[in-house]
This record gives sequence, structure tokens and C-alpha cells, in this order.
Amino acid sequence: MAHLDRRRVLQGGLGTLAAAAAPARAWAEEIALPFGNGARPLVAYPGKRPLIQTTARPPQLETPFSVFDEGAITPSDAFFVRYHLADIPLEIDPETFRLGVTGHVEHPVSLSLAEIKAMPQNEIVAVNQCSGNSRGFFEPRMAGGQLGNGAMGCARWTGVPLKSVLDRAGVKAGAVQVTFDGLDGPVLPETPDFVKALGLDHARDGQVMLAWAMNGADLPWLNGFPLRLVVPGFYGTYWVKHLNAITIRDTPFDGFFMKSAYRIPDNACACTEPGQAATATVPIGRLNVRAFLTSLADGADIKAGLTRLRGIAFDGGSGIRVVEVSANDGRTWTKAELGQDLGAYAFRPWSLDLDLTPGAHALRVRATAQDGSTQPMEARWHPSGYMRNVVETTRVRAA
Ligand SMILES: Nc1nc2c(c(=O)[nH]1)N[C@H]1C(S)=C(S)[C@@H](COP(=O)(O)O)O[C@H]1N2
Ligand SMILES: [Mo]
Repeated sequence: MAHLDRRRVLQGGLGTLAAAAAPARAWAEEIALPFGNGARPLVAYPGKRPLIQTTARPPQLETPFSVFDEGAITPSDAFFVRYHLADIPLEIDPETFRLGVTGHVEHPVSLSLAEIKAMPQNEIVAVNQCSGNSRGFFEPRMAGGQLGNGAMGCARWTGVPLKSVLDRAGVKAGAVQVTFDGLDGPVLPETPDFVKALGLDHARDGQVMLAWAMNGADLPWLNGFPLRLVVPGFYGTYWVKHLNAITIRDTPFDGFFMKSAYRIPDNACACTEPGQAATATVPIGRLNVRAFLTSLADGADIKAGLTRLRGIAFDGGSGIRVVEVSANDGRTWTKAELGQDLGAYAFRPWSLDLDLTPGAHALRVRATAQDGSTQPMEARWHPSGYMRNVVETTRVRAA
């Protein structure tokens, strides 16, 4: 089947990912991420424009950074893709799909998509960012997907509050956590399944949601069709895709992806001395604050004179207070103008006109969130390459 035909199948909502079984179409192009072993193929999967392929099995795709200059909403066909397990679902019938809510509940329920969609809906614009976004830039380097800055995206999510679905099942007294499991699984039985847990209060906060739409259309297959968890302000690892099983628990869950993976040093900086393991760890939680310049690429040759700088900033949900730019290694900072506010969990656009004299310039951009947190000038090191949020530097030459 030709690539375009596959796309039509997906758009027609038939609910198969025929093409995930077949090799995705590889573009002739390659792209070089700016660190050692950074060469990556650009590959187009169904419903996606050519994206930077980190691995093929399972598909792991990064958004080319120039996409973030298109606006505060990341187009669905450019949104990054992350899976841990190679057995991803290739066929889901939206008519027979069921979401089970079981465990420590009054009455277990099994809900169809139609039943879920008939409940009172909500919508939120929120950033989904992988914990390991930007891992490839850490020095010294560590194991894990060597990602540039493209494992993040901001979308408008439509769905129902998780709380409403939990209430349908009736959470029993004594419940402490809720776990989430999707239709993907390991190829080998020894490999642990991808299951994530949230505390009961978090799960019932009214903001965590079950989303079936992204940017006004069905979720792209690779972003979790037909239903995914959206955990505003939290790292992508909690945003379970192809979600079909929710379990209420009266004991803490200690599966691999909570107990061993996605943990951060239990200290104020969530960091260690470069090369050192952490002594104590906790599960990763909220996004830290970041800002990026999107209108100029690192290493660009530009015209000297008044230059419009444009970019995005975000944090874990307090909202962005200020974005500043420094062209002199951080000695002085100039406030940028903030753009449209799509909510505290969204990318916040910013812009600034800066007069760039002929010569080399290092442009640093730093955001401060409403909660007062800001970005460090020197990168903190993280044993798993998570939570990078150093002040980004873009070097350009003006002539
Ligand atoms: N079912 C399932 N959901 C998952 C994962 C997975 O491996 N399987 N990976 C998680 C991780 S680590 C991230 S960063 C996000 C990425 O979301 P995306 O692929 O829609 O960009 O999905 C999360 N949800
Ligand atoms: Mo992730």
C-alpha cells in the first residue's frame, strides 16, 4: 500500500496502523543533531510529516526544531513520538475499544469511547515533554535516547476529567494510587510492561484528563489513539497512550517504570556531581522552566542590524513571568515581550527586537516562572539525562 493510501486509511478513522508493521518511508535526507553521533534519518510515519528518527523499533521520533518557530501549538503531524516497548498496537477498533476501571472500587466499569465522549468534556492546552528531552547535550554523556530539543510539544487536548471516570466506578475508602496501562506491550515476557502510577489526590484533581483529541482531531495513532492520559505540568512519562486499563490501588505500585525508571535525585536541584549516581531518588514529577530561541538556528549567518528574535517558554504550570535575552554572557538582560497566553501549561511565545552589530554573538535566553523558579547558567548534570534546563545559547554571526 502506498504511503498516501495509508494516510487516507488513518484519516478515514478505520483504526489501523498498517504502516507501522511495514517500514515507514525514509526520506533521502538526514539531519545532524549538534552532538557526537548526532546523525539521524528523517522518516515519515502515517499521520506524520518527516520527523527525526531516534529508533525504529519501537518508533521514537523527534520534532525538527524549526517546527517550534511555527507557533505555540505544535502541529499534530509534527508532534514527537516516544515508546518503550516494541509491541505497539497496529489495529484498534474504536467501536469495540473499552476502557476498564477496576481495583479498589465500588463497581468496576468498562466504558466504550462513545460513553466516554458523552460525559462532560474539557479542554486544555498543555506541553508534553519527555523527561529525557535534550539528553544528547549532557556532558559527560549517559545511556538513553540521545535526544536533541525536539522531544516536546504543545497541543490542545480534548477529553474528560479523569475524576469523572473514577467517580463512575466509585473509589473506595483506603485507595492511595491509580495505575494506568495501555495497549502496547513488551515483545519478550521478561520485559516489564509500561505502567505508570499517580497518587489518588493528583488523579482526582480535575485537571488530569483522558483525551481523545489533539488540536481538534482524533489523536494521531502514534500519540495514543484512541485515548491517552494528559497530566498537565508533568513529564510525558505519565501521559500513558492507548490507555485501556485504570486500576485503583490500596497499596503503592512498585512496577519497573515507577520503582526503577523515571526517577530523579531526591535533592533541591534534582542533580548530582557529573558522573555520579544519586544516593536517594524519587519519581520524576513536574516540568522545570525552560526557554528557547526558535527564530534563529545555532551557527546561523544573519544580517547585522535590528533583528527580531522569537521563541517559546514554559514551566510545570505556574506560568511564565518573564523571558529575558542576554547578548553579553549574562552581564545584562533585556526583557522580551510575551505573546498570547494559552494557559499556564502551554508554550508561551516571546519576541524581542535586538540590534546586532557586525560580528559574532552568543544569544542567551532565560525564563522565570510565576513561582520564581528560573534556569541555571551552567547545566546541572542528571544521572539519567532528565530535566535539562540550562539557559540555552544560540551563536550567530552578523554581517
Ligand atoms: N502506552 C505508552 N504510553 C506512553 C509511553 C509508552 O511507552 N507507552 N511513553 C511515555 C513517555 S516516556 C512519553 S515522553 C510520552 C510521549 O508522548 P508522545 O509519544 O505522544 O509524544 O508518552 C508516554 N506514554
Ligand atoms: Mo519520556
